[in-house]
Amino acid sequence: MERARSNRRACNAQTAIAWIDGLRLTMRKQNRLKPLNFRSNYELVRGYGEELAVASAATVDDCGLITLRTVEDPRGSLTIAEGEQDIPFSIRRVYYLYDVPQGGARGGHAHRNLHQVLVAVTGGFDVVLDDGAVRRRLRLQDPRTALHILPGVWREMDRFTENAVCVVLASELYEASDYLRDYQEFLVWRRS
Ligand code: T46
Repeated sequence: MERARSNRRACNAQTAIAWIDGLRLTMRKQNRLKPLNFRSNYELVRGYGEELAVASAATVDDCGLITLRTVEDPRGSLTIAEGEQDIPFSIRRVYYLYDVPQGGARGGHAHRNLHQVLVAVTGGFDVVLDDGAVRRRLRLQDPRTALHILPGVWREMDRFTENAVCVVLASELYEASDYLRDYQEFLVWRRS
């Protein structure tokens, strides 16, 4: 009974991954999703110089920048983030970070299953992405540019401007057990 349930869960997870991969592929073909290995978009912070055996988990390069559709007219600008259209997953949760004190940091964890998209709707901040092998820093400061972070990628956020507001679109509801908050534990998880 338990095995059937866990097989079903694994099967559902695989279907979800295939579905999100399909959406991402379509978005890439339409040039709406640019992988992070577009070098101009990031600064290489640290490379471990060796490939780690990470079986199925996503890498930093799998994360991507999405140019969101924007309608501009004399009244101002309107940027759109529709789930399964502009965002490569169905959006189940939205939250936002703001009033981050100068010099403050957020994040410092990875998710086992959660996909997230981050947008700096005002101001800006840095995001450091780390897959256990490669670590990269990039800056978000344009409300039309969204960053898709895949499950299994560690993120840290710092260098917030005073007025920064970070909107986060998430593929799942909040689940404390989905977090890996200890970096050493994260590395072990990546290698397992
Ligand atoms: C992430 C970065 C970008 C909830 O109760 N529900 C929620 O949906 C969230 C996101 C958080 N919380 C609680 C859990 C903690 O007690 O709010 C508290 C602060 O959360 P946390 O320390 O995880 O906040 P950040 O800014 O470090 O991380 C958050 C997200 O948790 C995380 O998924 O990727 O923003």
